[in-house]
Amino acid sequence: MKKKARIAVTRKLPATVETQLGILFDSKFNLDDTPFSESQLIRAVNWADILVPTVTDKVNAKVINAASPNLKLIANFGVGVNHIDLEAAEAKGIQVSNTPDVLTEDTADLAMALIIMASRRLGEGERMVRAGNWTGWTPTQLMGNRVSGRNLGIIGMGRIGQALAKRARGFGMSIHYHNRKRLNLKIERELKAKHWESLDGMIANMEIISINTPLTPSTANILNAERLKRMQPSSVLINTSRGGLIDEEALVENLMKGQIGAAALDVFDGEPHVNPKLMHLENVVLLPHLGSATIEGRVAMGDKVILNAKRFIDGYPPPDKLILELP
Ligand code: 8YV
Repeated sequence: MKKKARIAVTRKLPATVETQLGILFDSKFNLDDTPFSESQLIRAVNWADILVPTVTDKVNAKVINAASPNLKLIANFGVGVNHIDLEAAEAKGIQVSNTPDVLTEDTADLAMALIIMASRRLGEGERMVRAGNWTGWTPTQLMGNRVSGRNLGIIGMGRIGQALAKRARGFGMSIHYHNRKRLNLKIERELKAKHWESLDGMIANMEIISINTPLTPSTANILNAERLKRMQPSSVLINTSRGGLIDEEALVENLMKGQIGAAALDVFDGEPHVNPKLMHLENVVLLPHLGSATIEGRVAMGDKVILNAKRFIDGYPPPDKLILELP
């Protein structure tokens, strides 16, 4: 009988996913779900034919170069792959796959929720009630801004950006976007989205900005201090992508000075560490990277990992194999 391929899974996945993996592969799971250290990752890539990492694993060149020659696939649980050194993987002949599509709607829902939370000051209201500080309704209490009629500027109009645009239209917002490549006109018309060639120009004209681009060397720090300064004083910034896209220190400074109205962040540079200055700001919503955290989404992400791994073992390219883009 053919030996089963070895798969090392770095974090606890939904039970149905682990059961399937256990049937199909010689699997090693992370029973207590503690994030792997570098040496644990190196042990995993030394043993496995396939590694299943998540956003909490730094699959850097050192880890990849320490892998046994048997490691041939990194089947990431998640769509973002900024935690994996793709060039080092390519150089070693290791394929990398991810889990696109299945988390698009959930992440767009969360971005829409954050737009409403930040605009309507829902976090402040929740904190007030929980702290026992609510003394009763008043006509001027916690007045926020109406989302209907507002300009939304989406940076990165891929799957999640477009799904957010659809939702925001339903809420009566006008949609603007900046993208590496302009969308085709049919999609642009369907979304009633206005394209901005100039990111700086769009930023200066928006009341709400949502960043929905992957973190790559060319997008890192895309919202730098210079760009953040261009935002309108009452504008709102939403990030459900990656912390490294924004200069967090400059953001804090602008929020403190009232140069940006509010921010709602689901992701942080160096998470789970969160800049303590953010914690003390009332005009900020902070969530623990919940973008794709639905039961349906996480099971579907697991199913994609299984499919990618299975196809690979059967001798085909994984359906979600990443092609390394040259700069
Ligand atoms: C996941 C995400 O929870 O898929 C992504 O890129 O940011 C999240 O929705 C996480 O990455 C799982 O590894």
